[in-house]
Amino acid sequence: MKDFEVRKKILVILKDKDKEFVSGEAISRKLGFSRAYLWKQIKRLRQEGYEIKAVPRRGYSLVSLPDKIYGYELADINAEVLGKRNIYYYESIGSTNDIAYKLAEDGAMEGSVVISESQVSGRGRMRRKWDSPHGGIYLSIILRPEMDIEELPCITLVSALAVVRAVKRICPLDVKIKWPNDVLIGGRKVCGILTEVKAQPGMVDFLILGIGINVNIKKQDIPAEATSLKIEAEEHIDRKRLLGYMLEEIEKIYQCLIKEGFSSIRQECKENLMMLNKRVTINDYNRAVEGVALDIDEKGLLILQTDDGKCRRIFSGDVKQ
Ligand code: BT5
Repeated sequence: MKDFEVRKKILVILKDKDKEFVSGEAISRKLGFSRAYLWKQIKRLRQEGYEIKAVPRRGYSLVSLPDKIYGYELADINAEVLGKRNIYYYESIGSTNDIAYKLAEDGAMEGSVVISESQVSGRGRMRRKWDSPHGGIYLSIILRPEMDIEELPCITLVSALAVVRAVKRICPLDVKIKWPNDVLIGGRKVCGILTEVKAQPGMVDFLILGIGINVNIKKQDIPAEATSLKIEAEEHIDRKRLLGYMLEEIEKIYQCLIKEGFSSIRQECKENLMMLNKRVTINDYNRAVEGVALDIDEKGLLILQTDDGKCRRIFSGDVKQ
């Protein structure tokens, strides 16, 4: 068992006791290792910010947890793969997508997750900057879907839906999807998704699903047109819980997509989309197209009716309403 897995299990036992003491002997016996090794891992947890009391003859008790998204708490989430396999945690990193891409190239398994507390060169589409201060969640997931490249646009969209579902489980906010990759509250961006793919002709090799969400972030640390969950909910949000919900919802939606196809989730995507039947301008590679956003097609493309009455299927772009 890796040290990380051991600490995850120690925390499960301590949390279960809910601030009561549990003896070192009982933990060591349950997990099958020495008291000395247990003490080493407890020390490491303390260094990471877990307040753990140690009292002779009584044992250990967990007093408080740090506001960090190490991934230990993912031990009890309701998912089979996401958050349950390899978790790569960073206090600060260039971009979680870059790390995940390299790991995937080196053969990292599906469901591996890269998390960082902050990013110094977080990026959006077309190498735009993604502001990534402390207090957000910056996450990249390695997926290896057996899908045709043509089916990929819907992955970003259904992931945005998973974020909407997860946020709604935490606080009752009016969260909406802005096609193709944003999540907004009251018209302000709270989350962006960057999907990057390595593919052979026709076939997906792997896909990196990068998600950045402004959680406990102050107005001055993000672009003027953005917002954070804390600003909108007017309260501190538990990032560990939110991260767990996000992984649960992404896994659920991804499995549904793989087994049943996009048609099974399309309606829910449409219901959560902010621009259907509204007039929009879509900028794509310096071209602007105007029209009414009529629908999302069976692959996740936006159907835009232009003023000449024709319907166009839009693959990607920046939408302005
Ligand atoms: C996106 O691009 O919205 C995708 C953002 C993906 C970020 C995640 S974080 C984890 C992973 N690792 C990475 O390096 N990236 C992914 P796009 O649609 O191109 O939007 C970029 C635009 O959003 C910028 O040009 C700004 O206008 C705006 N923006 C930048 N930082 C923001 C923030 N923190 N909150 C809201 N909007 C922001």
